[in-house]
Amino acid sequence: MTTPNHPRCDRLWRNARLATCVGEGLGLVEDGIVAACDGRITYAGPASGAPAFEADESIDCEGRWITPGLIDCHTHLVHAGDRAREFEMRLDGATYEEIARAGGGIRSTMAATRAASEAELVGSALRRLDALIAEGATTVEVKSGYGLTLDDELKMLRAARALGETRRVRVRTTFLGAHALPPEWAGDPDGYVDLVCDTMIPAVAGAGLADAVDAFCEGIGFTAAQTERVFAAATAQGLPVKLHAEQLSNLHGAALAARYGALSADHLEYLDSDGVAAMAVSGTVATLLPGAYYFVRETMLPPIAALREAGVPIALATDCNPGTSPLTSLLLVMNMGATLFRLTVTECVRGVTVNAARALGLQDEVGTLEAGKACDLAIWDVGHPSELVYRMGFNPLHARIWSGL
Ligand code: DI6
Ligand code: FE
Repeated sequence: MTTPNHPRCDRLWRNARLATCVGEGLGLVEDGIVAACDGRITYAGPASGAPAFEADESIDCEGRWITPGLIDCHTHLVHAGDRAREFEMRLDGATYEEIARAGGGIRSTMAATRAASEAELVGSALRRLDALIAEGATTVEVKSGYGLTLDDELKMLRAARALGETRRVRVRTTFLGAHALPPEWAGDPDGYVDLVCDTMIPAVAGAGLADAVDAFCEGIGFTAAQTERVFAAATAQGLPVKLHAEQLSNLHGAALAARYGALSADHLEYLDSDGVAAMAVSGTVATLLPGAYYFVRETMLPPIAALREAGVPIALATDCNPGTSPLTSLLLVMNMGATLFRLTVTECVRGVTVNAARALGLQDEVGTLEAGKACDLAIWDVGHPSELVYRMGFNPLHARIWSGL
């Protein structure tokens, strides 16, 4: 019977330690409980001072740590084929840009993706999604951008949506039509951008298949002026924008993204102080992708100290893609964030929870242990949250809870 002093809940996790990620730090709670009703958190905090819940099911966590379910806010999970052979060529000395200009790179994945059926795309992406889920991921962003025709981009986005219907995970989709110039548009990038803006974005928005629009603003991608046209078309359809910015050079994409109120600007190795300042003003999240930094053997570090000083929220993601980051581990991403970028444990954990939620515009829905949010939990067999960042290639996940179950 529910009374004000004995509120009912479906499930109660007790005898737990919590990293709520509420506030500035990790929001640590020693003797904590989490209560959920109808898939939502109704209480997360210290056991003392909590109401005496009447729970249908009460789970003894035996002192384990609970974090918010992990969020991968930048992936290209849906694609066909792999680029292991190109990896070998790079080991022999070829650069990413040389391979891209020789018709390899993104365009070779494009050809494989165009040739694949929607079911095949779902099938191959599920293997990667399952690897993320096995480490506690509960929300995953998935981009298009390897189809580069209207039909093939729609196919990719439908495959991405299907992932969220096949597994107990929240999927957010991003339209990345301006990822690479497809060969049939060689010599006419503005013509292709017209197609993206005038045909693809309205179609994708009309079909409800994208939650955001992204572009690759880079020498081997699209110029800032072309990117701005994509942003204008997205904004006209009411879709928020994000950007692959300053990964290999500084085209001032992050500042442009900030002007359009972008959810995030991603990569950012070549970001300058004007870009940092613009992001701080607009509240745009800096999504750092240490897997890509590592895999392409980049040596230019993103301006971490400046981002920190300016108070720009920092997220971390896998960038899971076949060319520059064939990575499906958010635990390793956290470790790389610490070892390669010298982020703190707090920054790493917040980077794959609360700040990753914000990079997807989901800050009211997920990313912290807080009443009202979806009950997405990762329960870990660790002695302290620092262990989540410290280990390499070891998975201490005890249980994953998605929407309360
Ligand atoms: N930046 C990246 O790191 C990926 N896309 C992008 O815009 C690379 C994608 C690929 O090489 O297939
Ligand atoms: Fe990417």
